[in-house]
Amino acid sequence: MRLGNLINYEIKNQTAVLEFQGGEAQVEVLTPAIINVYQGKPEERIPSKAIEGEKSVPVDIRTEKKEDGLWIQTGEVSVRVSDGFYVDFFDKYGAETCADFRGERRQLQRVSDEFLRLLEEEGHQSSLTGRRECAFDVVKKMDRSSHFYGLGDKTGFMDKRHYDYEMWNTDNPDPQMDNFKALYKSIPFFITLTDSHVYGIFMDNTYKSYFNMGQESEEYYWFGAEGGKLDYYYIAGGSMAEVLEGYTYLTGRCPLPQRWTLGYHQSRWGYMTLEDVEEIASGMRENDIPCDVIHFDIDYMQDYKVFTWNQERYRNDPDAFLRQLAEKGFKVVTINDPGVKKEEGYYVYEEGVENGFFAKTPEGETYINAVWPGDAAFPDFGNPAVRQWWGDKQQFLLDRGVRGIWNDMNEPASFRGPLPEDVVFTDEDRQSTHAEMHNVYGHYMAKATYEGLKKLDGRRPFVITRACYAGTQKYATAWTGDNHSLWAHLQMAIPQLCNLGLSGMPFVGTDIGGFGSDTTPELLARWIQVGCFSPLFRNHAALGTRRQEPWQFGTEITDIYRKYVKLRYHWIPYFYDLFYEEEKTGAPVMRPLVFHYEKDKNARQCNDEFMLGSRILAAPVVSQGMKRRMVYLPEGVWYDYWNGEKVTGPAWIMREAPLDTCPVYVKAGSIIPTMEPQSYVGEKPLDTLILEVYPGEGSSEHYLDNGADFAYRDGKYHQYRFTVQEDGTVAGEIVHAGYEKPYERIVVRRFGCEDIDLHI
Ligand code: MIG
Repeated sequence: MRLGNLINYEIKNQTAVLEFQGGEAQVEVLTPAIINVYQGKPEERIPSKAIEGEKSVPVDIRTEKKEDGLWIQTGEVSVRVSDGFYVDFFDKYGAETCADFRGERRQLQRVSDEFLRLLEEEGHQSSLTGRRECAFDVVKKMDRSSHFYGLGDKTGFMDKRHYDYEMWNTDNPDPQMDNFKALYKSIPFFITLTDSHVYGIFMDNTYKSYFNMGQESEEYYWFGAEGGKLDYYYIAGGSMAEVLEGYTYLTGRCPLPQRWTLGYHQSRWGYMTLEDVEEIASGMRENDIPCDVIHFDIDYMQDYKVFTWNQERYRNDPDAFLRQLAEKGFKVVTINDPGVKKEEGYYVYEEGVENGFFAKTPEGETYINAVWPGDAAFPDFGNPAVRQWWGDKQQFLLDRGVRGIWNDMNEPASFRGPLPEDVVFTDEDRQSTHAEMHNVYGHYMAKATYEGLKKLDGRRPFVITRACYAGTQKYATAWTGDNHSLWAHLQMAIPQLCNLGLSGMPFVGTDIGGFGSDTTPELLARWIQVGCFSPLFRNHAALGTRRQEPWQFGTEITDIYRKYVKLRYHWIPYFYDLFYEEEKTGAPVMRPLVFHYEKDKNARQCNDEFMLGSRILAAPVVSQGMKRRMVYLPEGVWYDYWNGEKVTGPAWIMREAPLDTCPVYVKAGSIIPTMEPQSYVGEKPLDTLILEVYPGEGSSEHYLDNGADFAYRDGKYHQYRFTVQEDGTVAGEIVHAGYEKPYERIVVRRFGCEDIDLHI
């Protein structure tokens, strides 16, 4: 309900504590560009699950009570709080950027309850069913030129305008299309870009929530939640990059990963036995397709019991087998689901029950639903003691030689209907409910896993999760769950991964080739041409689908596959630089064109091209039968990666793209750090750096460390700065020298020229 007139206020440090007719609220300045808006009693405020640590910095604020409201100014942003708790934001020049809508919401006409019941009986789930009243909503004016980006892992296209979404982590393996409201992740953050402004909004609320981005009206967009409090952050910035820097300042950044995690991963649900895995490992090497990682899906376990290993299927010695794989350069990632089999005598279940570590019914019994192992209990990850227990349990997998953990089913998914909303969970030190903790279940599982690995292993933990909330990027990488081998899903992979990047999650990928349904040779060949650019680079498929390892479709497809996997390995130094940049600034690795070309109308709605950092642009073919395509190149000079041809943008050009060609362009003035491809990261020492140079004025930094542990945080890294001129001349310097094994040789490579050594 809307509050009444502003009766009283007090400025406490950087917070305006507000008393309205009908309730309390507050507006807090965290940084000159980040403002929090909260409605409710201060003492009732629940600590954020996304934001860790103190984010408030000293800011000089000016406040003034005028006729139209209380004004709070930071130098970057002005906020006006008026009667009715309307909150409006302005930029430093006084122009309105984000204002509350003053009219009434005009809800789309809904049908009668009786008809809804009939629809549900027929089994038709539509946007009409299953919706509930919000505990609050925030309705913002929408500019005619508004585009919306982010919102985590949503289906559809880059621009979210005119769509309507829900935040409720959902495991739905059906072919996911633009009309899907919710998938596995809930990241209630978006960036609004208009002709004159850009800003971000993060609604920090874990209950089921709604984001209606102008679907209901052309005049406003709104967001709200079924429970909890109105609590959101306005994030100002001069560009999308600055807004994202602000958002990731708040919720954290993905830490630099181990270098091998950037290699190729092969997976399939259905590698049952040691022999199956052995065949894959030798298949990769025999076909000369670089590969670093093999994933072990649920079948490695004994009866799907977490922290067990099926001995029979692994000749009673999985450890020896994993050692053999390691000698050949393969790292093993195992799946680890949350559901713990209910079975007397099974140590994980017994420990959990004994310590009260599982979610409970309102009556205080261990809550049981079903997942892969049958009846199962659900660890209560919101409880720090449970996280520590779960983290320590990872030792079982580390002892086998496992190098990364893949968290699945952590929405949490359940086979016997959804968990009731009143199932009892813990939020740190207080009792909570499933309704509040559902959307952070995966987040806390990832946190438990990350912290366990960090403590027990010491290297940079590699965790992959399916379910996420805002801030999960601090602990885990993610994949987009159960896509299908459909062209529509290859098309969608681009906006989906780009929007995840704009939601603070840079280390993401889709199942290459598609998870469900049967892939085709052509689809696989095109998917690897997108996949080789995606930060998480994994081919994965479901049990029972057509096999889709790289060599399943004859030499033509295998050759194409190899070409792009090798291209990826060639670029690993560049990818690694992008991850380093991301840790510093929050800029994603894979970026939509709009990230660098905000003013460009073509870039704002581009769904079939993307950038890798700021220097490489990819325009893959994502339709069956297409052998050429139109490519849009934004402003600037570009070089065709394959033939060196120079094109000046902005321009639409026609590019031939036979099955073995993914059009790729590099910006003039770029220096791309590369290496010779290897069968796996670390096969040969990284002693030679190859700089691929594209004439034009430019400079960039290149980063090098041991690729393994946290020593870089103590300065044990090397940083180089390279510059290139119009005539292609390159110079370099070392700007930080802390790594004991810097390059022995740096080679400059230019199209049509002989390699030359660079001496610095
Ligand atoms: O209900 O572990 O998204 O990647 O292969 C299926 C089996 C459970 C869903 C995951 C998928 C994984 C599969 N899992």
